[in-house]
Amino acid sequence: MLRMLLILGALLWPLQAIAEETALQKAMERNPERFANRVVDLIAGFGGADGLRPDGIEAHVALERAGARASAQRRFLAMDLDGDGTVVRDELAVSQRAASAQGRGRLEREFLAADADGDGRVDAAEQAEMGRIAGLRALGAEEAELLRGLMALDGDGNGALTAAEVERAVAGLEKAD
Ligand SMILES: [Ca+2]
Ligand SMILES: [Ca+2]
Repeated sequence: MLRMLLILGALLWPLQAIAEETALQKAMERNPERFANRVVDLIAGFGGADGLRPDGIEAHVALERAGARASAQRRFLAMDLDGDGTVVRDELAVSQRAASAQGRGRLEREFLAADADGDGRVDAAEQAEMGRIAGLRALGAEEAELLRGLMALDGDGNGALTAAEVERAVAGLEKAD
């Protein structure tokens, strides 16, 4: 059974690689200049002396998600007037009174969305889950896979992606047209 799964995995692996390359190819072709700029920025921000490595890509993904998670959780922390870790309806109402009409609606929607069990209280676990979802919304699984797939552009295969390699890949694209 295990052997069969291994064989099946080996057969399917190239298909998976092709699918990822196509997503990367599409992202490059959509707007080559913007793509190159974005990846070069990523290399500058998260790469080491020899370029961007997979752990740098993971750091970028985690940082983007943590930023969105922190913003989402911060709004609930600010509503938790007695600081007991749970936001109740009365606490929500105080923040809503102080907000604009538009802000009131947004707070209501966020509260309802976060209150997964619908008991009218957003507890610490529900706040954490809401933060996790906000992180994934900021940088989804598909985009994370696309970013991981950037290592396919590592032309010399030394495990680190440089700006020159990205520019070469984009230039190769234009030549192929
Ligand atoms: Ca509270
Ligand atoms: Ca709840």
